[in-house]
Amino acid sequence: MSIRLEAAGPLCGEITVPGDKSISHRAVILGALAEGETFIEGFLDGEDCLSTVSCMRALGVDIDVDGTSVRVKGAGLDGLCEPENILDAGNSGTTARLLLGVLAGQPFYTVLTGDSSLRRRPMKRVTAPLKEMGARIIGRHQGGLLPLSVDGGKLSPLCYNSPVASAQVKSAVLLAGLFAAGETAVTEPAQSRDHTERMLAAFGASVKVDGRTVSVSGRPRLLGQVVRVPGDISSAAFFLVAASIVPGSDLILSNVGVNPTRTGILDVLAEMGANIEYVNRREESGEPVADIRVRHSALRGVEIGGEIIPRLIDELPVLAVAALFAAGETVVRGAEELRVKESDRIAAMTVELGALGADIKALKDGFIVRGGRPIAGAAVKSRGDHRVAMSLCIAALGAKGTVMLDSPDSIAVSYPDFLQTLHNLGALK
Ligand code: SPQ
Repeated sequence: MSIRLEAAGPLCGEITVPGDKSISHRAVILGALAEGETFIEGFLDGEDCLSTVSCMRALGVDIDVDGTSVRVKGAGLDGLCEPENILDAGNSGTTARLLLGVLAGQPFYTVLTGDSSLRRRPMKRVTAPLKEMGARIIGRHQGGLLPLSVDGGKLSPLCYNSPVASAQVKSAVLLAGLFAAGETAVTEPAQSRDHTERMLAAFGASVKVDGRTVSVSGRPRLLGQVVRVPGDISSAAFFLVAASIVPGSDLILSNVGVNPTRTGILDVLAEMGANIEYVNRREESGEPVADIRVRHSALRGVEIGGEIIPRLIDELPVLAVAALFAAGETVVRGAEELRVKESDRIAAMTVELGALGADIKALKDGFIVRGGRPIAGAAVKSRGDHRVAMSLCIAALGAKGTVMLDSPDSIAVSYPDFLQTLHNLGALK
């Protein structure tokens, strides 16, 4: 069902964004492989992380979810059981790829699938190294697309040179490495988010980081932990951009994770002239956290490319929106990974923002926005992609007219209360 989005006023006050999606997935998976109980506070109870919970339950793990509090009764490294049915990762690439790493190390047979979007996303980047380690993985496109069947167990350690800067590839190989005797290492072309290696170390694994190479020793004894999940900077990004573009805004986002492998959005917004300050930096459960104050300001266009791309890949759709309200040109290059997310995010953002009258052109690996011209109301499509849907809602805050969004359903994947929060802040009519 389509929804009407009409801008109302500035964003003022204080909000807390939901827990970090990447960290929430990892806490459930490592909690399941650990001995003893893991308590997760600030868990993201969005559909993606709940897909990870249901897959781990199907593998025999006892997990209680009570809103944002989760208790995982660890099964230990050798405690997972063969599931009776096909595992369903829903819309979640993280669930599918990280689980493939775990399943590769299990002495039983599993089949993993996902929704229509996930069944189109590339899995060979994960299944190729896992097959090198000894897992037998079969599926369409030579094991490149879900559904995939995994006949795991008896893995050998691997030194893997990943062709893509992807935390999901790195994490899948490191998780499989837990089941291989010896050291498994992954080298990536640019640094991707490092939550897996941080959390593995916190659970007691022996992890070494040497430049862009991360290695883990196999067969560790993992022990259950208390994990306090900070707010997700990828969710905060929508409000950082919203408050930057809506005149009169002055907003505090409390308890946001500011892990340096994720803060590319803050660096780029600062370069664009955004008025953003950290209020109270601290560390929680091995992750840097801060409160962030953002006020409206005049933005200017920037060039975005190179090593910063993995540090802001999920924020590029909403950065395209920021660029509409910035003076001059914004150019994004080196972001071809956007083409294989929940939707082709380059096509989605250029077509949908174009429908609002934006001057935006797709490149093979990014886009060019000529900012500073007014955008109008129009009907737009979310393409079943949560980040596209939320980015279009933020664009509506700066549009002169009503934006009709075809469906907000996908937003529940990562930020179930997003629209309510915009209404509560008085940003939407
Ligand atoms: O989990 P999923 O569907 O892949 O989610 C996305 C998102 O926008 O929420 C990507 F579409 O985030 C990925 C991110 O792009 C989450 C993630 C992780 O938790 O490890 C890593 C990134 O993907 P990748 O392919 O670069 O490793």
